[in-house]
Amino acid sequence: MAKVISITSGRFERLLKVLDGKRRLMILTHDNPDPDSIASAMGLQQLVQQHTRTKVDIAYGGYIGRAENRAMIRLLKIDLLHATRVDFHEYDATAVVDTQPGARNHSLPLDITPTIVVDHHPPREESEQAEFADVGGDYGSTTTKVLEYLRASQTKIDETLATALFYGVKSDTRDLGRESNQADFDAYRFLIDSADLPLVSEIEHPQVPREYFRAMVEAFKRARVYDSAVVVNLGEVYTPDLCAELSDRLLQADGIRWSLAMGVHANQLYVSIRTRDKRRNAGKLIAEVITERGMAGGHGAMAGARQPLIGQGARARKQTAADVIKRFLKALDVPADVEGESLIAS
Ligand SMILES: [Mn+2]
Repeated sequence: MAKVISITSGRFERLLKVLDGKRRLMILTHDNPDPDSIASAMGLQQLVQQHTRTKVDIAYGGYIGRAENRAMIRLLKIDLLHATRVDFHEYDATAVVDTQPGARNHSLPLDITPTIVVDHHPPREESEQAEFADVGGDYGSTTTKVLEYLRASQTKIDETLATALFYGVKSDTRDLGRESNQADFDAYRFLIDSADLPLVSEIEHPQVPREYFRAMVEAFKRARVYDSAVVVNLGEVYTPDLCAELSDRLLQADGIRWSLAMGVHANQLYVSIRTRDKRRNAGKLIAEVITERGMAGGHGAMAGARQPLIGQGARARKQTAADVIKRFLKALDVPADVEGESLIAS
């Protein structure tokens, strides 16, 4: 059983050591992967490919819907397998990045203990089962951690990888403005010279499907404000990451300190919470909002959760959504008799 570590020296040697004699490594991102998860997987893949004979594939679960993330994959020609088409037992080593065993926001079969775990989220007990785990720390992105391995091992970083890594750090730390440490700053500075910046700009400002605008208009109409919290139930969404995007966006409203956006995709309720309240922890709060049937994770300023709705009819789903809002407002000590008001009504 490996000790969970977060020190710099010797880390990459120890990581590579656990792959001794392994033929194939599967690196798995979290479900509905974000740029940080994808870039971390790419970086780890290069580390392993340049220093060992192990063959490496990358897979993800869920759905990649956000236009920026789709543009990243298309423009950088990133090769990803879908977890449903992968037989994990064909691999003699597995890694998870930007998530951990036990987090349940990934598609690693339950009977597989990952060989390697690299993640910046708070350590989970299950990660101690991995032969190599580097979890936690105050890193703003997992990509920053992976870059430290690449630099320490003098792994060659071509322009495509540099661009992916740069975007991974940039987006997860929101341009270093959110929960970033010195290492994130160093990573950003290091990568900016070799990243293709016009391409990064193209990724950040992609063409979007027209239903995106419909979803936005609908969301702003539906958003309700309770004291300093804003809540929106988006109903059925064409991509689950709309919830994350909208909770980010709604937090920008004047006087708002908390936001919650939720929506339904493929029979799952997705909930996304953001806060600018530095004294509270969004990751802890979301655990109070979601029932045991769901799975939740997150840290200081941001958290996400997902709850299966299979078997629930329209009425039960409505009730589930109403309960989430109720628990959210209760956790924020908003009195139950406070009537919400429309975000956009003047
Ligand atoms: Mn991350």
